[in-house]
Amino acid sequence: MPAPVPFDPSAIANAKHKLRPAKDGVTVKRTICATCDIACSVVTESKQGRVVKVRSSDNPIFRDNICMKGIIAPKAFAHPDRILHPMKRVGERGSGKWERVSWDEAMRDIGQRLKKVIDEHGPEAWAVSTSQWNTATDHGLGRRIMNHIGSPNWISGVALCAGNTAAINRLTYGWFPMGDFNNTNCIVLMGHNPRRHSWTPLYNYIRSAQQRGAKLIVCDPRKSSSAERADIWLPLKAGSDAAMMFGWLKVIFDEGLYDKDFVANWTVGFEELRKRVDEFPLDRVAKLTGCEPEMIAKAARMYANSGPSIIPWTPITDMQRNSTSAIRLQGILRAVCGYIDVAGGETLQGFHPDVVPESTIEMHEVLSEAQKAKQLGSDTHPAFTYRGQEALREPLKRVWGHEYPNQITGCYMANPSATFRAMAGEGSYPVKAFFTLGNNTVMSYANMPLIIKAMMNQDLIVAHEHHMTPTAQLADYVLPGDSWLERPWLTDAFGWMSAYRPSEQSMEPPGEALSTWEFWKRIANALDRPELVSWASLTDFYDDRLKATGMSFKELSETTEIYFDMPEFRKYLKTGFATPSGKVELKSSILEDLGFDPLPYFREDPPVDPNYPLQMFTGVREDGYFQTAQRQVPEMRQRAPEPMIFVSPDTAKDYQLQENEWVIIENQTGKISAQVAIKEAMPNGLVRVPHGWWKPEMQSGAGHLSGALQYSDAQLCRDDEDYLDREQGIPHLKGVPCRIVKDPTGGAANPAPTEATL
Ligand SMILES: Nc1nc2c(c(=O)[nH]1)N[C@H]1C(S)=C(S)[C@@H](COP(=O)(O)OP(=O)(O)OC[C@H]3O[C@@H](n4cnc5c(=O)[nH]c(N)nc54)[C@H](O)[C@@H]3O)O[C@H]1N2
Ligand SMILES: Nc1nc2c(c(=O)[nH]1)N[C@H]1C(S)=C(S)[C@@H](COP(=O)(O)OP(=O)(O)OC[C@H]3O[C@@H](n4cnc5c(=O)[nH]c(N)nc54)[C@H](O)[C@@H]3O)O[C@H]1N2
Ligand code: SF4
Ligand SMILES: [Mo]
Repeated sequence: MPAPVPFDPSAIANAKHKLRPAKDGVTVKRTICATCDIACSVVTESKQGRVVKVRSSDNPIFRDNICMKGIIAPKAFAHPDRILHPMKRVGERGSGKWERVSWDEAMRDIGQRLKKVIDEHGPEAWAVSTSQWNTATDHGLGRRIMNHIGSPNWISGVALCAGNTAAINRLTYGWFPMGDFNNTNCIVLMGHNPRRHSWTPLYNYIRSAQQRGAKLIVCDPRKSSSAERADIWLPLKAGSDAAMMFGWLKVIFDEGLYDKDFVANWTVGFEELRKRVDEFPLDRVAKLTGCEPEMIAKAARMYANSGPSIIPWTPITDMQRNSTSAIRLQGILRAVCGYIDVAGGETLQGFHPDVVPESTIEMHEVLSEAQKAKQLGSDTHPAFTYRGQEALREPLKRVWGHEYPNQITGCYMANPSATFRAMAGEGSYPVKAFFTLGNNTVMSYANMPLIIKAMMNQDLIVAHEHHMTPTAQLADYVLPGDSWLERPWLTDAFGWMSAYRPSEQSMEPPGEALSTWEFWKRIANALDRPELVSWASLTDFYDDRLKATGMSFKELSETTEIYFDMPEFRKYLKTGFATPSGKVELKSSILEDLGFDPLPYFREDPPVDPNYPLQMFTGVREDGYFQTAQRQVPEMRQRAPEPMIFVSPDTAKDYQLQENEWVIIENQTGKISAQVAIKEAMPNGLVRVPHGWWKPEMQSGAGHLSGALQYSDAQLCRDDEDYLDREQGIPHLKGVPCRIVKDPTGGAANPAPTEATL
């Protein structure tokens, strides 16, 4: 295999790359895979109007950026179970009885029922859940419509994955940085294990950085494939990442390894932080993390001395009790070592000046202060809500020219748990209408029993989907979504980078499938607000946003691989940072004003309940599936036919567990079934639970959700206060108490446990 070519922004800025010409009746298109959320630039080949192949890009800078999920996409999207027409529920909610209707009929009824909910309970009684940009390519239209109608209650899977990190990073230095993998000398992976078939480009960047000599430090309780290739592997206890970073700071401060000029000139709160860090001598950190003090010190020195170094974003610290502190501590390490906005460090890119960003489309400024104040969860867990980000409005405008820049779509969200409570009738006001777009809501947050209760208590649920997922099974309407092969796309890397890449439409959508953008256009019409989406089509919309480039979307996609200007480094010298003080806030004035500890801290696990002696984490993504999707694709399912938990050989011995044996994993929230896999790489006492299991072939209706009730990790994910991060209110998924019970019936002993609530 040829060595992967590193991503080099300077080499590809405005790259005018020509595709290899078509031959033998094959049409080739420059496309971006959106089966997962890393968006590889790929090429599609079509014959007679159908995509027959997805292959790696011709452009050497993207070579090898493709995985099995991208390659199988044309077949996966042609699956016979794909929803091709709007479906209306005819029996009881969840009964599995549907009839086919037209889009017009569906939209008329949805519009009327949504208006009724809004008239009776106010616009805030309408909540929407979407997920990553790859599925919900609505480019901010959903937020735009909600903002005009008056609902602040938008939630997303990004609350557990990068969206929350973006919001928390901004508390420290006003923007969410992107690591410069190509020029860095040292990469730190806190958990996070990009592989050949998971996030392929990231795997390639890390490998090529290592090939040119960059160091790799991995913190992971498990000996992951990245840990195997690392210069230093720290096998820390699950959920102890924040404590580990305190240890690093202790070494860096005590040994004077920080950038003293940067700290003196560009930070506030250093002395207070230092005092807090002094509470973490290495012997304490060693106890909290389970790692050797010498190894902790060695890693800290490597990070500080190798510079410029990067700590790429990791979802692992997005899902912990100490998430806010852990994310802030990563930001603090980057800052005190002088790695912010320098080549090889953490780049702050802003929006590209030539393209209208999605944040402008969203129009957060039209939502009244009174409605913003009603955003669910903003009273208790405000960090990524409007309230939490309010103090950044003026600094963001000053530095980045935008009052509401919504990076990763995660900076102005309602809190998911609070939203489900309100939907279940347990909040301060009711939520009675719920839209779910490209998001398997039931299985994609914590406390699945609560989510189901919330869904059962709705007057209207609309799902926009490819498949009859457990979530769609509870809807009133299931509307067919198109796929990335069937729509054009202009991606902006979540507002994380200033690069734009175009993706051409490769084929017509099957049946009556429509894009999320078209879905929202029809909702605007159904609510008698057509002026909110005045563009005739998605391409008109892109043309409008691209005006200042002097190119139409068609011209851009036919000529340009990536539209990007090399960002300037150290822009803060001119503008300061986009924080209230204009400096990097080691001590956060925003958290202080919100009533939280302005310094990072570490909350230890609650005392062990002897009934639940083991700990579990959800994760280690499976190569053939993206999150809860693709379980119906035979080629992928053959690779991983059943949910597998991982335990160490000693844990297996302690609980007399055999390889492939069926067991039940349970805790105070719920229970699931899985098969046992005994892995040397696992530490004792820790159980890996796979995310997102359901079986499309299993029964739906009559109290069944196609196996989600039996297999989904969300049954075990808690959202009580001990298991929520204080500032953001996101759940702790890395170190949750559980026990394992034998299940000689092979899964049958675990029938739909919440049948009664359905
Ligand atoms: N094929 C495939 N690829 C995917 C996905 C998929 O579903 N399938 N999903 C994509 C998405 S959305 C995401 S977010 C990523 C997730 O991918 P990653 O970021 O790689 O996350 P995981 O695979 O869940 O776990 C990574 C490592 O974290 C370790 N870990 C567990 N608990 C802790 C802890 O408390 N601290 C530390 N430091 N480490 C811990 C695990 O042992 C594991 O080795 O993958 C993406 N890529
Ligand atoms: N309990 C628990 N919750 C989690 C996690 C966890 O580990 N445990 N992980 C978190 C993470 S890292 C993430 S990224 C999120 C992901 O959360 P989700 O975004 O909900 O991810 P998926 O499970 O992939 O669900 C996406 C759905 O969109 C559908 N879909 C795919 N493409 C399209 C499209 O083009 N149009 C439409 N309309 N639909 C489409 C798929 O069929 C699928 O049902 O979940 C988070 N939530
Ligand atoms: S890693 Fe695979 S699924 Fe994700 S965008 Fe790339 S090709 Fe598609
Ligand atoms: Mo994710």
